[in-house]
Amino acid sequence: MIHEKLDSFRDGFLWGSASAAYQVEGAWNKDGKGESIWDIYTKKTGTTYKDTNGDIAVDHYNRYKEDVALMAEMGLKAYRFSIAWTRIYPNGRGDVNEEGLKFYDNLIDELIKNDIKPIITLYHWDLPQYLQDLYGGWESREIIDDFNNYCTTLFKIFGKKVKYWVSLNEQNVFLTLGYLTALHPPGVKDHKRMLQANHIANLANAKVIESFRNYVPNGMIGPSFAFGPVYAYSCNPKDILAAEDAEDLNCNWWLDVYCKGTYPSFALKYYEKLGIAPIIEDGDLELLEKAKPDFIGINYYQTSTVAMNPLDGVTFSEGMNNTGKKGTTKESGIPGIYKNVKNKFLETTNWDWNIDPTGLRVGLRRLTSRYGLPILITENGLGEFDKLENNDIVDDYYRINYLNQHIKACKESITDGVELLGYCTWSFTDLLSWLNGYQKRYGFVYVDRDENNEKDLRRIKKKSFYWYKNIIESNGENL
Ligand code: BGP
Repeated sequence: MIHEKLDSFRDGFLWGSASAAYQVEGAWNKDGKGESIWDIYTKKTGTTYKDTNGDIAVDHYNRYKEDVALMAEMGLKAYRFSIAWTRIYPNGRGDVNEEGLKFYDNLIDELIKNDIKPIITLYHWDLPQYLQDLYGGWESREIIDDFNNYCTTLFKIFGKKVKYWVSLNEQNVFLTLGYLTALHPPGVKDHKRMLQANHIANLANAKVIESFRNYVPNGMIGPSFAFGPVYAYSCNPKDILAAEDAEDLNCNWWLDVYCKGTYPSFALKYYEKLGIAPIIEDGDLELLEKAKPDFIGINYYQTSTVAMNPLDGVTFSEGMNNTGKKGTTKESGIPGIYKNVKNKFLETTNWDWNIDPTGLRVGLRRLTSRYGLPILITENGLGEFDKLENNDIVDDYYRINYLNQHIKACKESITDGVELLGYCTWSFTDLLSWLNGYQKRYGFVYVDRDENNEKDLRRIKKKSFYWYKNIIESNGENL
């Protein structure tokens, strides 16, 4: 629908920005920190773009005060960051590392002092390597108690100061890439193992939400889901069915479990027929059923468009664009179900990601209709090549344009009736992209380093910095 006038963003709307420990902190082995699976995986040749890793990243561990001062200058209302499990429990279990806690305590205090609300992500992919070696990480039910113990430690210590918490970041991504396409650690290609690890992650997520209720009764918690709403390529009923299937397998498979405590029936039956459905034990469904989140966190970057795929059609391909060479993504799909196709109505980024602000509105509305929960946009942003020009100018007008359109879609969604708690851009400073090195930049603040050289890691405000400052000041009225 087209609105003649748009509603305003609510008072206290969380105008934020997000990051993850491994992508910004550096200091990978400092002050008692243990090794995570990413510390190890990135050092295997050929796993990441130009073999980049987060050993130094953008040195946020040492420069957090400078970074928070920039956030304060911008007027940021919320900062979403993740805690590295290996700083708190170097082996994932056992004795607490006080120095690790101190770092986050200082960061939280610095944020609060500057009127910025911390949003803590409990898990943004950096699993302790020790637990991976000990029992196979997410493949063992032992992780449920270890994760709960780590999170409970944080709830007890930071629960009084921090209201907003994110449980698992993009469970759909870290398990799909970790166990199906083998692009993330542990680099496995096995659908059955993936679905089983995913079920265990669901239980770990639910268990932690249950604990949260005891320790942070006035807080709010939810998972962050990588949400890519699906469109049908055409009005051919076969394409419509393909889109329904893709939405079930790629979105509802996770979201229904989080929000309703059940797996979607068609997808479950499909996996059962293949003999790869997760093993559900007594008590599992009860736990999932009672641990509902307070909000749905979504990381929105793009929609996908699918068409019917014959039984001998394309499969998941290895062709992911990690170089920024436009047009290098290969066609992929599931034979007999769907295949991803190009949407001629949408422009793409240099990494072949569709640019689709209306898709955000479509997605927010679908979530609201299906689950009726408040939504927090925990990530949205544009990864592009940025150019540092003379006199420290970075004119990222394309990012301003992208964010402006997506925030407008948020405003339209609110006018439609979506309950939106806040909007976090990805990201505040430039940072390491897991598989794409440092050249794919997302920040409002340019960090002077590249794949080959850490240079001086100097912080330089881009044009988008001033633009977002103005958006926040006007509470989204100056779009
Ligand atoms: C999300 C992750 C982030 C971030 C972002 C951008 O999937 O939660 O950690 O990396 O995507 O992705 P990329 O770095 O691949 O461009």
